[in-house]
Parts: sequence; C-alpha cells; structure tokens
Amino acid sequence: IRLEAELKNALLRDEIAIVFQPKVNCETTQVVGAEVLARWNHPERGMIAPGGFIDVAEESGLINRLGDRVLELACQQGRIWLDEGMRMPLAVNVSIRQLEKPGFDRRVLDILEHTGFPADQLQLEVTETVAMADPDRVAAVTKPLLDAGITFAIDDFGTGYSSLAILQRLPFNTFKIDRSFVWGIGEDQHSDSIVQTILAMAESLNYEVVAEGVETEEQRDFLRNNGCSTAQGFLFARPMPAAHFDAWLERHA
Ligand code: G
Ligand code: G
Ligand code: MN
Ligand code: NA
Repeated sequence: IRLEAELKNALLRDEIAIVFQPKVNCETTQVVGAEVLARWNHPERGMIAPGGFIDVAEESGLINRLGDRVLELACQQGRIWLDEGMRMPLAVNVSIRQLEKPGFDRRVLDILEHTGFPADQLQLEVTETVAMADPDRVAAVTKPLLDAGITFAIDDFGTGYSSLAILQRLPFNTFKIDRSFVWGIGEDQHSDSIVQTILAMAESLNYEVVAEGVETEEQRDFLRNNGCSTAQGFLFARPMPAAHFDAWLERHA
C-alpha cells in the first residue's frame, strides 16, 4: 500500500523516466531501433528498475497512467530524434491491464498525434502469456492501432504456449525470443533447438525476430548463422537515457 501511494505521488511529481536499449542488425550491428524501458527516479532510493514497481502498478491500476506517461515520453524523444534527422523506431512494453482498459487505442493515437511521432515507427510489445490468454480480445483491441500502422511484438516468446492457429489470428509481426533461451545457446541442446524452432516458425509465419539478452559473441554468431535478423543485449549496449544513447550512437557508428 505504501509503495502504491508513493507510486501515485511519483506520477504526480513526474518521477517516471525512460531509458533506451538499442536493437541491432545481427549481421552488420547497425542500429535498427530501440526498446523503451521505464525507470522510477525515486528522490531517496535513486533509479528503480521496473521489477520494483511494475507489479504494484498493475495490481493498483496505476499502470494505465504510468503506461501513458512512458509512451508519451518515448514519442516525445522519438520526435526530437526525427527533428534532428534521425529515424529511430521505438518499441514500448504494454501490460494486459492497459490493453483491457477501454479507450486504450484512442489514448495511444492521441499521444502519437500530440507528440507528432509516426505510428509506423512505433511497436508495442505484449508478453506471450497475455497474448495467448485472450487472443480474440487482443485482436479486437489492437485492430485500430494496427490500421494506423503500429506494429506488435510478442515479448518473452518461447515461455508460453502459443499455437500456430492462434498466432495467425493475431496482429503480431515480431517474436522477441526470451533471454533464457538466448543464454542457453551453446550451453544446452534444448535452448539451441528452441531458438532454431522459433526462427523456423518466424520464417513460415513471415515474422521478424528479435533475440533479447544477447551477451556473448557466441550467442550472436549462432543467432546470425540461424537467420535471426535482430539482436538486443548487453553485448551491444545496456539501456541508457537519451543523452547517453546519443553518445553511444556516435561511438558505435
Ligand atoms: O529494464 P528492465 O530490464 O529491468 O525491465 C524489466 C521488465 O520490465 C522488462 O521485461 C519489461 O518488459 C518490463 N517493463 C519495462 N518497462 C516497462 C513499461 O513501461 N511497461 C510495462 N508494462 N513493462 C515494462
Ligand atoms: O523482456 P523485457 O522487456 O523485460 O526485457 C528488457 C529487460 O532485459 C530490461 O530490464 C533490460 O535491462 C534487460 N536486459 C536487456 N539486455 C540484457 C542482457 O544482455 N542481459 C541481461 N542480464 N539483461 C538484459
Ligand atoms: Mn520487452
Ligand atoms: Na522480454
């Protein structure tokens, strides 16, 4: 309850911040976009990672305001980059509580409109378990957003129970391979096979794949050699505030 009250205050005091983690082409390491991650800039406890507050935000319903704020901050920064001549597609996490809340689609479109960030440069990430729990609802809620040009990724893919039949009815065009499988590459046979199976599924469904949590050259080489187009992880960069992201891009180029 205390954390909930504090989080409510944090929203009023504008203590929610975002960081950006680059997504790179596996082959060329060229930057193809970034995932946006929330942080709570707590006056006493410093930067708090989402593990420390997303659950509370979801249980209390504060996730709706927090999610709107994260999206708004992301689109504002994306627009700044565009005005500086840099196209940077952004992926923002959304939770089931946001998707379920009536008017979600309208609010997303409003934020795009008032920030001037293009819909076709925005991707929304929904975890696999959520996507599969109520596929019809997800399909209905995401329809107007899809029509506007927003794309959808299934986050933490491989940890749930996706069926091909259901996937075909859903609006996703990207799998994000869960980092637990990426970490198993070269370590256990199961992870190698699971990653290869996800890549094969993606090919037959015409999905893109982003491997998350890539930490070693060996993981990256395996992914590239098996046809994975995009990777994200500490091997390339940690999540960073916008100013650091700019500096990193300059060094990376
Ligand atoms: O930044 P970090 O790696 O600690 O993020 C941990 C988890 O929190 C990630 O898996 C991510 O999906 C989730 N997360 C981060 N930012 C947001 C956000 O803005 N909204 C939601 N719903 N989840 C987020
Ligand atoms: O799936 P999700 O949206 O939760 O993923 C983002 C989270 O993963 C962030 O909290 C980010 O800090 C974390 N992360 C990203 N890359 C790596 C990595 O290479 N290694 C580890 N340990 N965590 C990572
Ligand atoms: Mn994610
Ligand atoms: Na994930």
